[in-house]
Amino acid sequence: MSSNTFGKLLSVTTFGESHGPAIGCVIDGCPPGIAIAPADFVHDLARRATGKSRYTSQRHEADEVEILSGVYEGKTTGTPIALLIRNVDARSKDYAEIAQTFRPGHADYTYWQKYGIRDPRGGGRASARETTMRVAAAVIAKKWLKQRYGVEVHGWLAQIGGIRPELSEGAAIDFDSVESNPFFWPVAAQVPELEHYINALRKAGDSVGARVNVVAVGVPPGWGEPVYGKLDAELAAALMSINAVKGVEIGAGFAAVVQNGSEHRDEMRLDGFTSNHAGGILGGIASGQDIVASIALKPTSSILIPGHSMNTAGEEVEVRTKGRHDPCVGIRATPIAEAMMALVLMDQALRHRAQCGDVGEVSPRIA
Ligand code: EPS
Repeated sequence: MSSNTFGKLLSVTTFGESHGPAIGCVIDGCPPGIAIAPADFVHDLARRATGKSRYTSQRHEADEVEILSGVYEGKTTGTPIALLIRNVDARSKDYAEIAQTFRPGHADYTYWQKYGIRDPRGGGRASARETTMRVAAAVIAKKWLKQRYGVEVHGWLAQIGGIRPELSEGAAIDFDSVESNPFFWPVAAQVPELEHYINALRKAGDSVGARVNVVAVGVPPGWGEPVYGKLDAELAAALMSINAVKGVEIGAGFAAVVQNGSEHRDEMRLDGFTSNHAGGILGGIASGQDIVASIALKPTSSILIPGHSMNTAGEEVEVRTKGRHDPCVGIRATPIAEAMMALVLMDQALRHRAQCGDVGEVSPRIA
């Protein structure tokens, strides 16, 4: 009922608030024997963290993972894996002024309407801080997918405001470039333009939306389920559950509206499909092509520009949010989108193995 857990065979439960003593997760259903150490979490948590560049929130969290259970002598045991990260840099006084006020565009109002009580410090449970634990859980999923099946998941920032990567249609993404700048931007030459853009936005006290693309390479055909457990349906739900996400596309997504069938269908040849408008999923089941998804993130609602709102006493007020906010939450969303895709894929892989593990490779298999 409370929806803090997702996944069927691999389930992840997260807990904690932005300004509470700690955040954490419990990962249940993980196969035994996977080598895991605190050091494994460092890279992806740093990719997602605040305070790593001047273009994101300046909150400085250590994001040090404590493994509380499920790992013995460096290997997963098959029992629930509990991970904990202590919050060390919450500055709750920034929220004193808005404790009784709803920020327009934020979850303040809806949490209040639903529960009649809320933790206003740093957005409480609705904070992007919660995504830390998704990324931590997915470190294990990414490792298992890579070791067991050679599957890799990569994301990149595909648009920020009106700026798009200067890439020709269908050009391969240079992931060295993506990892070499704080924006996860695939075209290094455009980074100064992005820096200038975000600096100006921050000076204006405003924020902007973004698009993040994520792809899984090497997924074998067959993962996914029909009807209610479709791989694309679960992927869309998982990606939509990320804070600030307002749209999800799989493959051609909404561009399919204006396509004809002769254009949209991905024709099949022995040496491969001739296009990938389906985003690697047909009938909810992986085709063996890259799994391709794209998400739209709304602009951060905590901004310095005053706006009209209400307070808990029912009075109309003007709101201005101080604090250490991201001018664009999309900048840090790339590892989060990768995490959600990896967790969905691992869950689906385990489910496929459970039901169809004896089927083996069916021919013909398109390269
Ligand atoms: C967030 C607001 C800021 C961000 C936070 C997400 O928190 P605070 O106001 O406490 O500085 O720093 O992000 C993180 C702490 C994180 O680790 O992602 C929000 O309102 O969502």
